[in-house]
Amino acid sequence: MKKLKNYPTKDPVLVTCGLPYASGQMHIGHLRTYIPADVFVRLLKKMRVDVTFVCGSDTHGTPVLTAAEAAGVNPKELYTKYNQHYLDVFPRLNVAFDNYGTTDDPENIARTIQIVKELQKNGYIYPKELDSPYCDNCGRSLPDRYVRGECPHCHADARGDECDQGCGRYLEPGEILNPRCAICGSPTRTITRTHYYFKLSSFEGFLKEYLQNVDGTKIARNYALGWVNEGLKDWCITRDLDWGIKYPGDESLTLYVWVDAPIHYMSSTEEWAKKIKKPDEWKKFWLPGNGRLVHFIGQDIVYHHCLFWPSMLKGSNYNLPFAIVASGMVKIRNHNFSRSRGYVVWILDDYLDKGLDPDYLRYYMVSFTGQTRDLDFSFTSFAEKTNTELVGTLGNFVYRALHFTKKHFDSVPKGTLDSSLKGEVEKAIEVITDAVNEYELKKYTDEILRIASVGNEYFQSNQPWALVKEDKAKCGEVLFNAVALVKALAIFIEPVMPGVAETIWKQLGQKGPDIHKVFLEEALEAPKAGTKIVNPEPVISKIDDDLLESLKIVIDNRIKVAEAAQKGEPVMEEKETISFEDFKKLDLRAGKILKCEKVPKKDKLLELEVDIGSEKRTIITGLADQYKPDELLGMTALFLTNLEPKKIGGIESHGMIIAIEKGDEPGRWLPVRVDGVPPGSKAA
Ligand code: B3M
Ligand code: ZN
Repeated sequence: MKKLKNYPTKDPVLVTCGLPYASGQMHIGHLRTYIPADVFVRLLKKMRVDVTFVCGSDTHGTPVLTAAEAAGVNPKELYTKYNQHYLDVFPRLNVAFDNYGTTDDPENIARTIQIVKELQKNGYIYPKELDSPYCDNCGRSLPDRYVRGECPHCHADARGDECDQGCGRYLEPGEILNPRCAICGSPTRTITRTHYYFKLSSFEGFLKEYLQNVDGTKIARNYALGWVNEGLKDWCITRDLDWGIKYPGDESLTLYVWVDAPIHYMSSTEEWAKKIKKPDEWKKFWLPGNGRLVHFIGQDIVYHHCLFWPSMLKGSNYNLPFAIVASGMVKIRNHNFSRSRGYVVWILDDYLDKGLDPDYLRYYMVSFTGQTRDLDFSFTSFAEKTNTELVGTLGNFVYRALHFTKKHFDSVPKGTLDSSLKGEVEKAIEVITDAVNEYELKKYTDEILRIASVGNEYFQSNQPWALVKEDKAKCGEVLFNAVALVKALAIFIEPVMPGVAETIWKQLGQKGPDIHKVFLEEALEAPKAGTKIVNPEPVISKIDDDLLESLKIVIDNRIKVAEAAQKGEPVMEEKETISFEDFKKLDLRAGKILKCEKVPKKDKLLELEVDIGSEKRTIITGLADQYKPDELLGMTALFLTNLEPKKIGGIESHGMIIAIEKGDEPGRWLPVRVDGVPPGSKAA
């Protein structure tokens, strides 16, 4: 039986993405959720669906707490910093949320308390004694990421609440075997205290039925049904922690982060509703019988979204998710992402700040492989796809068609739409609609590429360059059709490459609604004859070979350095070759340290006043953990003096002290001393 199409729909649709922990920088692994979800949202808009898109930072739990401890700041400072990072970076990737909040927002705290109280009232929460690990050395109990040990299912090394290196299962507190403290490595002892449990087991019948019918990716459904069939344990929803939302009823306990995190989907919608000044608008998604909830998540959090979350919603009388779309994970050289092992590609440092266009990455993430498969990221395959598919096929057709039309006609010539081309566009709309219904966006990008190839073949076989000399009217006819196809392509690519689509739209001289508001079926309407073509230029550029080479070196080095660090060996990083001209740009001089003070509240920073001959400079250095101010005072050392000024710890620093890392003591830095020479003496 052919499945009925769910989209387009008159129901309002709320799309959400798994919340990133605000504990670190965004990396390519994150994009497997955010980019497909943003593409999906833009496709729905093109299908006239009323769609809202929300997300936010996950600020609670041990992931944030352990990162804050490692950075020597409190968790609120840490999440504020990274939340800002996410707020800055998402728009730069053309990911456009209608609201992006945090799980620490008052709306989320209030909604979490309301839901927990409702679950208590409905009899779904009960107290029980729990034995859990405690570290005498650190003097605290060890929930979740504070403990490591052996997975009771697959025996891999695992963290307290997740078998992160083995079978991927969710683990209940107390389940892990041979626990040890994740911070200091000590063995643990067991303490017993009362915790609160959610009666997940009583939702087994409901889940079996619900999961059969929930839309989204099959893999999410099937995994979850498998777990239900194995039998569900009740879920401990409190932790012995000081950070998070207090458990209503016993303020000495904190709610497990996975209670309040998904609830932010609801409170983020509430925040959005307030923002648009329709405070009740969130209800159209969240009260039963209303709109559709579509959750985009990574495959590693299916358990939480398919079991805990629908049960919590059911138990507190809210709407249930309509679809759960689980994407495969991103790997690097077939390794799971891991900062400590160097298998990581940063969005800012390694991509956006290198001047690379976000739209190329969006296209790559969606088109490289199917939604539910793992994606093995490499800059080589990225460059290959960009250069052959985007530049060679799509960009090539758009440029040829517009450039040739501009040159010989200046504006869109008169013509009638070729019926076979029109048929191709109709077919494309159908395929794109299927792709949305199947949550399989690769199918959509493959179709874009197919239409671009149709365009290239049409252009090639009709030879407008010959026609223009023999039969100008016929040539106009061909170009009219080519430009019509360019217009269709601009509309088709907008969801995946919104920036490139804008550029093409401008070149097409389109007035009227901007490309982001144009509907899919507009692709069937040829542009008006007489519309001026504006400055046709290539819309996509090749990934430069040198840049590609340097990116590969960056990743190679990162992995090498991390591997060596894990083995405790020093490493020689290979750096890219620079020209003598580049080297000459460095202004290295002797500087005498006239003052040296600790920067208040910053463990690592020292503020120096340095005489560099021509002037005195304020320079901040991160050596406070290794030197007392007195030890540097009066020293003459080598400084880089033409480094651009930068605020460090709130103080503007202009220059950098040159120090050398001791080969046999990684992390130990010695300033390059040049005592005795007058300040300002040059080095080369
Ligand atoms: N903060 C990140 C993760 O485990 C976690 C997602 C919460 S979604 C409600 O992928
Ligand atoms: Zn396991």
